[in-house]
Parts: sequence; C-alpha cells; structure tokens
Amino acid sequence: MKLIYTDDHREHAGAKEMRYDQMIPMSESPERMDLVIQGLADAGFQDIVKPDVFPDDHIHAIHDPGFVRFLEVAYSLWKKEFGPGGFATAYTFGMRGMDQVPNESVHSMLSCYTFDVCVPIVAGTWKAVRSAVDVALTGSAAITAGERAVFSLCRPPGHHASGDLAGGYCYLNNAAIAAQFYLNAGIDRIAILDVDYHHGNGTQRIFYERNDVLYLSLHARPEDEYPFLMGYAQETGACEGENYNVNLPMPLATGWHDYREALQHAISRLQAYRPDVLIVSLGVDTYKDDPVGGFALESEDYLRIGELISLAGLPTHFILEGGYAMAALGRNVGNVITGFEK
Ligand code: SP5
Ligand code: ZN
Repeated sequence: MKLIYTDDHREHAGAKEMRYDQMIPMSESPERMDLVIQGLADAGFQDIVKPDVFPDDHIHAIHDPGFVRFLEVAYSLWKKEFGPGGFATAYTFGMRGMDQVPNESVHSMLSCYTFDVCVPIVAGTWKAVRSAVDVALTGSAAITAGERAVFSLCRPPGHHASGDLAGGYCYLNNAAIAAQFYLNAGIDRIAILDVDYHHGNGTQRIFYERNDVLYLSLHARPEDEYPFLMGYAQETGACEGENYNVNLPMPLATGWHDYREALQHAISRLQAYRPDVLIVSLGVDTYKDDPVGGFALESEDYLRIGELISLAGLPTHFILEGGYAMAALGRNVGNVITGFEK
C-alpha cells in the first residue's frame, strides 16, 4: 500500500496542552509520525510517496475562507503581541449570548474559530496543516486513478475540525476535504468510517445535513469523554442527511469483544449503503495504554480491525487521526494495515 507522507508537519511542535488542571507537553507530537512510519516499515510497508500540491479551492469547498485565513495568519499576529516562541491559544470562546464576530484582533479570531484549548498555533502550524491537506488529496487522487487502497499520513489530524472551528489537535478536516474531492471527481457515494477513540464531531457536523457522505463513528460515550457535547447515538443526521450519520458510542474500558460487535455493525451499515469509496479516519487511541484514550484494545486487535475493514471489499483511503501511546503506536498502526492487506 502506498503511504503518502511529507516532513512538512515537523515544525508543528513544542506547544503545551491543558489536561484538566495541568499544562503538559502536547500529546500530538512530530515523534508520533516517526513511530507510525517505523511501525509500517516493520510491517513491510515502506512505499512512501510525497504529496502533490493541490489548490486552496479544495479546502474552501469544506472550510470558511475567514477561518482558513485565521489559521494562516494567527501566529504572526500573536507574535506581534507576545514575541516569538510560545503559541497562540484562545482565552474565551464565543458562546450563547456572546458575539461571535471575528475581527482583526487575533484574540477575537481565536475566540470565534477554536472551540477548546487543544489547538495551539506555533510558527510551523500552518505549513503542517496545509501539507496535511495535500497528503490527504494525493491519496484521493491515487484512489480516483484506480488504486485499491492508500494511506495518507496526515499530521495534524482533522476529524474534530468543522467548517469554521478548530479543536482537539485538529485544524482542517483532512478526511472531509478528501471526501469532497471524490464527489467533485464524479464519485457519488462516499462513506467515512471513523475508528478514532474520540467522536469526530467536525466530520459529523460538516456532513450532517447531506446524503452524499455516510458518516459512521465508533467512539467513547460523550457522557464520559471528549468532545463531551456530541457523539450520541440519537444523532442520526438531519434534513436530507437523515440516517446518514451513525454514532456507536461505547463506555470507558471497552475491550475487543464489544468493540468488534460495534465495528461489525458499522460495516454492515456500510455494506448496505454500498459506497464507491471508503475513507477510514484511522485513530489508534483506542489502545489500552493510550494516555489520551480510555478503551482497552490490545495490539493484536488492530489486525482484526484491518481485516474486518478489508471485508467490506471497497477502495479504501486510510487517513491518520489520533493515537498517542508511543510504545505501541507504530505496531498498532502497522497491524491495521497488515490485517487489511492479508
Ligand atoms: C485527534 C484526537 O485524537 N484528538 C483528541 C483530542 C483530545 N483532547 C482532550 C483530552 C481530554 C482529556 N482526556 C484524558 C483522558 C485520560 N485517560
Ligand atoms: Zn482521538
């Protein structure tokens, strides 16, 4: 399987994140990517292809232009006030009864265009975010040209980002941008299977009222876990999108037995829909030792995840999302691809 990758993510680094009452080094680090690439190489996958550069139109098909502009300029505006080093982050958030009109103040933009404290913006953030889109779209172009499966090694991840909101380590929604690329290329039926531990609130919101993209997500219950506000089973889509959103929330400490059942259910929904292309938002933060997650999957279970996904028999575009257990990250991702290719 072709792996799409560039080093352009590397300088999106060095920020801290808030973990309840503490500031800790950001879990979503460049080293993650080194481990993923090593794990894939150990599993025999090392056909690395550099991304092509795609025009901004693909981004604007999903994201608000003012929001995209904000991501591009936020750090330089922040630096004028605070000097170099450090990272731009919001202090307040636009909410009920509070104006959400972004102006030229970087603080206003941060308040309007981010929804949590997990999207620090450093000097290298925009380059990484923009390149991750090219990594995703290069994968889409390969699938469109007839490839059976590809893996876009996107960093930062994307599934928490919606049209005009960044959050949860995500800035632009790589999977959603890829999905729209397929639709624009005349491939009419697209499904996104999101197996990251967290609900992909951004992807859900982007396609919630649409019937051209089926979104299926397996994740920790919103009662217990980030993003807390979305991901309930009752969220099934709206308007034309009714029944095109499938949430399968699971309790903390979920292990393989229950996870497999949910995954099989998702795959039967998928097969009933008969998409032309399957996008997999691939997070492995469902692993038992993941510092951000709270499920209990073992490394071997990722072989079965890959295998079950391959049984759908669809052209499959893997896009990397989360996974933070450094000691097992490479192996777990490698196992998904090994299981898929078996
Ligand atoms: C792409 C992705 O995986 N983003 C995840 C962002 C989650 N950030 C908030 C973490 C909330 C703290 N949960 C701690 C659980 C400890 N077991
Ligand atoms: Zn996650």
